[in-house]
Amino acid sequence: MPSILFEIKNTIAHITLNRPDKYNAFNREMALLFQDKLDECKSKEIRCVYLTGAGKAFSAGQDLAEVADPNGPKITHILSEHYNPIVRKIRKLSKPVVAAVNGVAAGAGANIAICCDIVVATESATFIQAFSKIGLIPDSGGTFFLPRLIGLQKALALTMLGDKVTATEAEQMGMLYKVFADDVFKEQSFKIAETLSQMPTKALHYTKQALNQAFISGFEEQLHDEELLQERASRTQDYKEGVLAFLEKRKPNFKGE
Ligand code: T3D
Repeated sequence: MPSILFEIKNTIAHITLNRPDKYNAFNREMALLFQDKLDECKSKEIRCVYLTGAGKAFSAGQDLAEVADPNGPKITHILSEHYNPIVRKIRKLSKPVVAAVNGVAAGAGANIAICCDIVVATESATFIQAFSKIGLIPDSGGTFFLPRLIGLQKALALTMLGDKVTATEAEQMGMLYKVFADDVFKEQSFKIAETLSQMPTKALHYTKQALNQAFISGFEEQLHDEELLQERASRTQDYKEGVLAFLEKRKPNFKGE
């Protein structure tokens, strides 16, 4: 079986991390294949990406057997060639990426999850900044996203102590959007992807761009960018359709154009 499953259904790309016996830990092959699939998601026919893990885990992060192998990739390559490109591709993708965290998310697995646009988790999932437990620092964008999501104090505590947090605790801290009971998780998390896939895709892209920048730009710069991006959104067919549908008191039919 390939280490990444990829399927397009009704404009939604389903990406499944697929090394279930290794808790979907990333080796080089899986990291590179994941990047290829994220590139395929640039295709116009795809309007939303739904990312999840096969089996019990979302992902246990780096495959530790691979790094222990003297012939395995070196740590600098692991970051520059595996994880950093993945995080960049997710943040730059012009459509929403939903992380459906179906089980434990540890190390790079946790940080790839939280860099996605909408993060939801099943109630029994857990999040672990496992890096300190093996003498590393958080990577895969974790030092950028985590303090911005949950605040500096909690980010320092979780990354230093390597504590396991439940999905509910993670939600309360602001690390993720929603937690669903295990028996409805698949259906409810997928519903979010379905909703997004029928929304004005370009406006969602510009929203993502504006919020990506909000982390790093100042107030005036942000207002200026909102002007530019809003003007772009207003030139889309979906904007015209949205206004018309409102005036005609009907449901809009957005095409992502
Ligand atoms: O050099 C570098 O490492 C650079 C890259 C850094 C990025 C990182 O992601 S560093 C962090 C790496 N990840 C970890 O340290 C997490 C290691 N895993 C765990 O702590 C635990 O497995 C979990 C907390 C995730 C789950 O615990 P539990 O008790 O539910 O399951 P388990 O029995 O430990 O694991 C189940 C199987 O998955 C097991 O296989 P086995 O023994 O049944 O054949 C286990 O070995 C395998 N597994 C889990 N995590 C990894 C893994 N195999 C390889 N690499 C893993 N990371």
